[in-house]
Amino acid sequence: MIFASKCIQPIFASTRGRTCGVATVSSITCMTTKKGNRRKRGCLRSFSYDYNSHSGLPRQVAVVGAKSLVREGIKQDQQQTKIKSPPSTTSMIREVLESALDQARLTTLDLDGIVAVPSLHGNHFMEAHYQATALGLFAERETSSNGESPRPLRCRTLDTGGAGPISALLEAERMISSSSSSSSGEGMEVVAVIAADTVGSMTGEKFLDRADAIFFKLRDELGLPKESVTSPAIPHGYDRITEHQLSTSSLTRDQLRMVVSLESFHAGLHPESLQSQKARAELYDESNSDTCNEQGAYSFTTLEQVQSSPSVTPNISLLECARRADGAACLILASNRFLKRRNLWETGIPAVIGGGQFSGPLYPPTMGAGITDHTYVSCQQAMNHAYASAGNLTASDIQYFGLYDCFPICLIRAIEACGLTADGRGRIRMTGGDYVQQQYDRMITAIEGGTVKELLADPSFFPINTHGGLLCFGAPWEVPAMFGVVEAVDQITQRSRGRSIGDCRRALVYGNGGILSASAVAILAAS
Ligand code: MLC
Repeated sequence: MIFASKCIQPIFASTRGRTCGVATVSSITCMTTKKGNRRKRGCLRSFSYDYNSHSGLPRQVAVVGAKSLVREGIKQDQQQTKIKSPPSTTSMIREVLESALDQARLTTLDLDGIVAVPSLHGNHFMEAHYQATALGLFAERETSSNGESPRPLRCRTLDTGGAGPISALLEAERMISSSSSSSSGEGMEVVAVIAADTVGSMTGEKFLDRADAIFFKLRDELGLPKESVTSPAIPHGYDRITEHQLSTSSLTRDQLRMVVSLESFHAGLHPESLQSQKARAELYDESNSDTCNEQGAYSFTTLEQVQSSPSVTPNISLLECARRADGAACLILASNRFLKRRNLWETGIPAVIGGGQFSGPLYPPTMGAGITDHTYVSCQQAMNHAYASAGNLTASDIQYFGLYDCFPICLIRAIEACGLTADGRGRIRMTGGDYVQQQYDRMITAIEGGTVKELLADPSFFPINTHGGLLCFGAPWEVPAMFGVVEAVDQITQRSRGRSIGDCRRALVYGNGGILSASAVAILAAS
């Protein structure tokens, strides 16, 4: 068992969860104007505020529902006979859609649009249309229309790999915020973003058959030798980028491993993370042991445990791979004017204030065959665009970062790209590896010195992936970036008890697809 302690009850709930004043609409406006025209001039678009709204509110799209579920998956026996079928993606989506709509105080009949991302295990043609039909969303409109033409429901499926949920969030924002009178405008009021997969219930062999096939096909199409892409193709692709960064910067192998220790520490404070679920199950198996004590009331994976984890590729071990899982998530986005009309508008609701999306190649070139620092700049480009579109913000304006971490190198690069390693003037003061090591050292010092409570009360302590990320919360293929958004919403709305970043008014969320091939970033702020 990998945990330093199997006892996962957070004892520090009240410290990180301290309440704070939420920013008001006017404070956001101040934020965009406080540095005068300089800030406004650099603004790229469109996530702007339309004061002509008849509601008297600036025009914004709010995230009013955000729910997720994650499960280990249904294990199969040695003969690969199913003990039990995995849940269908539709049944999981129904569960999160219903609870997100409940949270938003809306119903399926309020939806104008559905945006979905594809799944690997289910693999449906036109995922959004498939799920909307399977959930009965078209049929219920027909029934409730009393012979009139049913209210339209528009479905979109977006595929940018693991960046999909953020792309879908930004698409939903566009569907709502664009005026219905413009040629591309749709003027919707409420849109649901949905995602689900059951890769946790696939055998390792079946998962790799499907996941490898994507990249083998590209290799064969390009006429590359077989050895240029080998199984497991995804970890090998990330290994190539890891190798590049290890050989061209001061990044160390242990700094990559420390990512797992830090994220597992966070995951231990989230009751729904796979890590916490597994620890709970093991505690239960051990005859309901009640050995929980104050010293052991956190769990994390030690550096030594990551060091001794079996190698998957030369620079990546099993504990450094996205943790396969079953799961689903749903976001409900609505226009603030609609919310106001329905009397559902509340100060503090998270709104989308910026975004950016960029692309790179689907698979990295082999070492020595052209991989450079510029091969994978889409993350940096997306971050820059998102900050600019939100009114020229910088990392110091953000309290919480939901950063994609399918493998440690992805998180290290994201930490550098989002500016956490820069000083107030944007000058680089340390590498991503040094940042991780600094945070790791703080964590170990606090654990050894009995000052974890104080550490968690400090908002500067690793304000990243407080749910545990793909490595420790769970990674159902294209769903996990949505888990990052759900956690960001929970942070902004003070629902992240036991792991709250104090006074969280703005959050940045980043999704990555393929092998750093697609980058999508969104910025949310308390309205
Ligand atoms: C696995 N395990 C972990 C873990 N990963 N435990 C803790 N933390 C982790 N991060 C556990 C499993 O639960 C299981 O436990 C045991 O280790 C063996 O894992 P497995 O997956 O069943 O093993 P195997 O079949 O041998 O496959 C190993 C693997 C595979 C590394 C080849 O897990 C894999 O390919 N993982 C990466 C998944 C991936 O590529 N996702 C997409 C990321 S890219 P137990 O108790 O059951 O034995 C991305 C971008 C995009 O996100 O666009 O999609």
